Amino acid sequence: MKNYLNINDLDSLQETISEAIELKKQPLKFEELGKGKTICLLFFNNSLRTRLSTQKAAQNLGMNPIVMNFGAEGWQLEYEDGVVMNKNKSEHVKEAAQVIAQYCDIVAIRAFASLTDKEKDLAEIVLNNFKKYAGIPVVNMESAVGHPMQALADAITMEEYKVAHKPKVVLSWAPHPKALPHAVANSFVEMMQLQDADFVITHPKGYELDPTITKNSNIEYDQKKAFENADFVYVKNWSSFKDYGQVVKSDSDWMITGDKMDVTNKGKFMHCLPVRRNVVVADEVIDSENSIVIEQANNRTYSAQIVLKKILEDL
Ligand code: SN0
Repeated sequence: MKNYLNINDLDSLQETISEAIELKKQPLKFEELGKGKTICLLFFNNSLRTRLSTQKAAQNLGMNPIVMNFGAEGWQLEYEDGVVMNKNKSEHVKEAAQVIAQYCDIVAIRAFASLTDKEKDLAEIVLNNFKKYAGIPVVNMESAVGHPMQALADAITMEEYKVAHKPKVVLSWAPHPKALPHAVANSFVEMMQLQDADFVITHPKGYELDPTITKNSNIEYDQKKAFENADFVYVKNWSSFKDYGQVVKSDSDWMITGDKMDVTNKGKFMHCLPVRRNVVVADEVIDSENSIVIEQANNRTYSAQIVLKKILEDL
C-alpha cells in the first residue's frame, strides 16, 4: 500500500481485519520490518489515542517515530500557490513537505476540518498538499473529511464482539456543546458500506452527513426506533454539513441513556473518545458491561500497526 488516506485504500477490509487480529496476538512479530525506518507524526490538532497508539504501532514494527505538534510549534503554513506571503503564514507547504520528507520514510498527519471553509475542507488541502510535495507515503490520522485509522479500529473491535447473526449497527448522532467535524462519522459510514450488516444512521433533521458519502445508507430520524434490536450502537456528535459547521439545534434528549439501550439487543456501546459524559452518553451506559470503548481504543494500536506494516512492505 502506498498511502492510507481513506478506508478504501485497503485492498480488502475483511483480510486487513483478520491480519490485525493476528498481529494483536504477536505484536512484535515484525519488529525487524521497520528497522532503520522513520515515521514523522505531525499533529495540527490535539490527540491522545492517535498520538500514543501510532507511536506504539511504529515502535512495535521497529521504526523510529518522531512526533511534532505542528499546530502549536510549527510555522504557520501557506497552501495557496502564488501568494504574496506578507501576512501571518511563515512557510509554504511546498518547502515544508519536501523538508519533512528528508527526515522520514512515512509521514502521518492530523489536520481537522476548519468547519468554516467547506470547499477547502472537502478538497483535503493539508493531506493532498503533503501527498503532492512530500513524495513519501502519507497516513491520515484524521483529516478534514475522514478518520480511516479509527474506522479500521472500529471494524476490528466489531469483529471481536461479533454476533452469530447479521448484525444491526446504528450510528447515532448525540448532543455536544461544540461544533465537531464529520470525519469520524464519515469514515465509519464508509467502513460500514464494506460490511454485511443492517446499518442505520440516526440523527435529528438538519444533521444529514455529506450525501456523497452516505449514498443510499438507511437514515431513521426516530432514534428510539433506530435502536430497536441493535447489536452495536456507535455514537458520535457532528455539526451540520448543510449549514456547514453549525450547531443547528442542541437536542439534549438525543443523549444515550440506559432506557434507550434497553430496546437494543444487549447492544454494545461504541465511541471513538474523547467523550463528554452525561452530555453525549450517560454514566450508566459508558460504565456498563456493554461499553466497549476501551477495547476500541486498544485496537487503535493494531489498526495503525497493520496499516504501517502494509506501507513498509511496499516501500
Ligand atoms: C474530535 C472529532 O473529530 O470529533 C476527535 C475525535 C477523535 N473530537 C473532538 O474534537 C472533541 C473535543 C471536545 O471538546 O469534546
